[in-house]
Amino acid sequence: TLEAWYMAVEVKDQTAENRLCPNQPVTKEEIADLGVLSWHVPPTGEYPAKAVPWNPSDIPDPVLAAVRTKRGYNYADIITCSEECLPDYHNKLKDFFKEHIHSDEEVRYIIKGSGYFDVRDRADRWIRIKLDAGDLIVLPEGIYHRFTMDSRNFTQAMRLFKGEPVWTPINRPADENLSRQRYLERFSALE
Ligand code: KMT
Ligand code: NI
Repeated sequence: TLEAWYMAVEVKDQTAENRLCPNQPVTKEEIADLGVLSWHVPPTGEYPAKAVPWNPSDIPDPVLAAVRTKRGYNYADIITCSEECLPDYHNKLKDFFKEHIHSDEEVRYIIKGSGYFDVRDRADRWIRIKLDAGDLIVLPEGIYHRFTMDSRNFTQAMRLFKGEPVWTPINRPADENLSRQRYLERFSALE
């Protein structure tokens, strides 16, 4: 199952674990309270280096296919983060690690390798979520987040989307953004 922790305030190497000392773990439930959903679906079968499996029956894993159908992800492709496979590699890595939101969910299924998604909690502290092969994560629309590879420096992931994909990051500050407002509204009922 997926591991998460509060991050050290000072980050020198983004690919390092950057834990607090002592470690301050964050549970799957605490992450779910922020709207971040996760599943573990061990990868079976072979995924092509680049694929657009529109039809859930094309997906080797029935659990993944079920999540996809249930949540309406009718678009999928595969992104491989490596110097060879990712065009404009260095700039992309920089952009992935800039704090941003999206106007849609960010859905990633790790096929090979590993990496970290960092998300802000309600007090604006960074939580680092470690993803390994088989981890499927849904970041809600409007949550401040960023992505980095870890020291192994390799991540291959399936990107899932509802409808025509939009990957555009909206960098922080984005507090006036509609998606940001919508994200914060989910907490207002609790106060
Ligand atoms: C993103 O939008 O941050 C990415 O696609 C990162 C690579 S997929 C784990
Ligand atoms: Ni993003």
